[in-house]
Amino acid sequence: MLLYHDLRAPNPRRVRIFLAEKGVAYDTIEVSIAAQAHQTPEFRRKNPISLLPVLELADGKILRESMAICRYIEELHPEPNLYGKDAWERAVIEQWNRHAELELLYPIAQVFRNTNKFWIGRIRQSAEFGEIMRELSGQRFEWFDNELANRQYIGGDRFSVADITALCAIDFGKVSDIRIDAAKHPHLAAWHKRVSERPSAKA
Ligand SMILES: N[C@@H](CCC(=O)N[C@@H](CS)C(=O)NCC(=O)O)C(=O)O
Repeated sequence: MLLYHDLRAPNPRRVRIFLAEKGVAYDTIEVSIAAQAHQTPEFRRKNPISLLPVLELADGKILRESMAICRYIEELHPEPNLYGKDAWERAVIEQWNRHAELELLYPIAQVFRNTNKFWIGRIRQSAEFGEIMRELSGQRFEWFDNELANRQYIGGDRFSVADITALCAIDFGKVSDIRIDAAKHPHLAAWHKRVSERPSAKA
């Protein structure tokens, strides 16, 4: 299995952490977004919309979308379970993984894309939209902090893919100066410490 990734990007990190939790071996090819290596005709044959990560199997089959890749890995390697063990747990983890994607990762990524000079000349930016997304991120930190007052992990009482998405989202906030303030968000800060201490967080 070959993972095309960028070490600084949050979506490839979701897949690397997932694979580390599963203990699955894989090879990697670094496709640097900064160097525009994801925009080459060769990489576009792997992903026509030039996004990472991409997983390539030994027989040449290609999977895009980090959650499609993680679900495939979960089917092949069911333990440790990261997507839920029964109908209810699967639904709750799906719900929280979507919340982490849409309410944390999306606004945090949009702050970066719309306010950071990295993207000047690469995409159209709207500084105002970036600031609206920064405000939304702050509100969502508040919400996740309240939720975590009553449980250890995002999707319940055990670590799941929802924690992986939330961790990658929040860590990616640093580049835009979006950080957990432990005084304001003590439960979120405690959760962040808990999940960051897992060996997989280094992936
Ligand atoms: N929904 C996709 C999102 C992929 C995505 O946005 N990847 C970013 C890196 S985190 C990327 O490749 N960006 C390059 C660009 O926008 O040019 C997934 O989960 O795989």
